Amino acid sequence: MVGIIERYRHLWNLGPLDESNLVTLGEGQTPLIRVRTPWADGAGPQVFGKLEGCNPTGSFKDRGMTLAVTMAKQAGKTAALCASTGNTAASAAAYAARAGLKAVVVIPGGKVAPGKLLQVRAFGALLLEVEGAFDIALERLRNAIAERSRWELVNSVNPWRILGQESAAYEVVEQLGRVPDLFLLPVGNAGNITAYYRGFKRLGLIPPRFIGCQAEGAASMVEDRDIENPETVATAIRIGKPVSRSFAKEAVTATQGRFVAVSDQAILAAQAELAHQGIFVEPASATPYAVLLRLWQLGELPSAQTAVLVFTGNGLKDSDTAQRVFPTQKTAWDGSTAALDNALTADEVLP
Ligand code: AN7
Repeated sequence: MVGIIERYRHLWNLGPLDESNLVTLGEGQTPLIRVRTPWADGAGPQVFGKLEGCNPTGSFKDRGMTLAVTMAKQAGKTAALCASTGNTAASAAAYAARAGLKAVVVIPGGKVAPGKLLQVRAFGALLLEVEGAFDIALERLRNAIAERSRWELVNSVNPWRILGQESAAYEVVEQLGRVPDLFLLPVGNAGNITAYYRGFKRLGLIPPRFIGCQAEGAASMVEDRDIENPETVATAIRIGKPVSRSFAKEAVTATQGRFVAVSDQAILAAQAELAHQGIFVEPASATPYAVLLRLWQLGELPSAQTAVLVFTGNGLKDSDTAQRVFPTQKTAWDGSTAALDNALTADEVLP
């Protein structure tokens, strides 16, 4: 499968690129599917979900990582380094492995979902922990590597990351045949909202209204201030000082959008509702759906609009949280049809 560099490099100025340095795992071309809503067709917006968990490492980060690691290789770098709440780490580790580069990931201690840590180990990256949130990890890493010119920082301060992530906006336009009216996505370090905004503009289109979605305990954009000790069940967006704050602000103000925060409880409820329609996302990625439902309850979703939710990461990544949302229920079975009859008429079995 052709990755996003081959599909979209004609839109970008990458400069000279030796084809042998192109590092891809076949990222992009993720599905855009209808999302069921509590309102009837026509009574509110038609809602679509972009399934970014279908990327090679299970999150949208792969779109930027293919480009960042390719350019690092082209520039003769020897290592890719990042600070991460988990998904950037998993993606950097995978693409570095693919490229034959060393990878180092720095994570906030104790707060990264187990599936993401497992990916980092599987791909063979060095895993370092710091005390405190993501923001401290990034600050320390930036300072520590400033003088090492052969090491590449692959956080979203790396411009190739954001450029690669623009590709998701191009795909939404291809899949929908137009720009949606509303665009809802989780905001942590604010790189992805920046990328979508730039992506629509690069195509010469008027961008949609951006609704940046955050958790109440890490609502840096909603509250318009840095959060010293961010805390949320949605660990992917447990970030207090977004690096791309000013770009995210521009994306929202220029499109008459807004930032909205929802509670952890609302996020987990949204995760469960999505799962009950066959869409399994991690908590951070359920945030846009929680925000959509909140705006609907407030009567703030004008009818006859199209909305796109970005489901940024796969639900399997955060199995610890998912175990709490979806507790194990095992029932012994005697092989009888009667037991199946009973089970399928009982309330526990959906729908
Ligand atoms: C599932 O991996 O910051 O606003 O270090 O993993 O572009 O930061 C992850 C962020 C949304 C927020 N959804 O995107 C990291 C990291 C998921 C994420 C976001 C992240 P940005």
